[in-house]
Amino acid sequence: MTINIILLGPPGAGKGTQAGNLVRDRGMVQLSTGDMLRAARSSGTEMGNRVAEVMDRGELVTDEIVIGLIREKLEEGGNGFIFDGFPRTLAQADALGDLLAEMDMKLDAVIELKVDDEALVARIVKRAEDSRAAGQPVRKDDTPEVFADRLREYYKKTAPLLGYYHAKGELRQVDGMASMDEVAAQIDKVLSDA
Ligand code: B4P
Repeated sequence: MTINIILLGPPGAGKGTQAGNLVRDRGMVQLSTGDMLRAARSSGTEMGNRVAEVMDRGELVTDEIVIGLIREKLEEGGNGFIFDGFPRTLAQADALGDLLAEMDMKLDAVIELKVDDEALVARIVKRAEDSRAAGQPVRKDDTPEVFADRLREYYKKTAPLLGYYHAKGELRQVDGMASMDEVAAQIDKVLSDA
């Protein structure tokens, strides 16, 4: 059975981490708008440069660019999609609904990873330290200052999606404060019930 899900939650909640598990264990296709935008910024195109400026301020990239990227990926097809970090605004949520209807697909669950703000900041600081220690590049938006702006954007523009999907009866919550394996087990249970 093909399953399509959204992973929703604040920056650093573990959406990318859990999406990685689902790709490995279930062969689903991960559509991470964060990864797509990071690829766009490295491309050096005019659009990529505009995207880089917005991301480095901790703000959200325009709905038009992000929806265009998602449409391209959906048209490539796949065995169940994980929307990781998308939608992030009500306009993106409406656009996703339209895209899925157009492609005769449906959403099986919207999974919220619940993590408190202090833990989020600690994770981002740790990610930056780990990258530095491994000699890898540190994400420019992984500083405590930019992270505070990312969190503000989340509460202003993305958190309203929780009510949006709750009203549709599609929202499922998992405890994102638990260990990575425990979070994965909770998500597995949601998918078995979907
Ligand atoms: P994203 O790439 O989506 O970044 P994120 O929110 O930080 O990631 P995520 O929740 O996936 O956390 P992760 O698993 O890595 O977005 C970056 C930027 O792109 C945005 O600010 C915005 O500018 C732009 N953007 C993206 N999508 C957009 C859209 N739709 N519209 C407009 N703009 C958009 O986990 C974080 C850390 O925690 C990792 O180090 C991980 O190892 C650790 N961790 C994970 N689970 C853990 C656990 N259970 N316990 C302890 N640590 C854990």
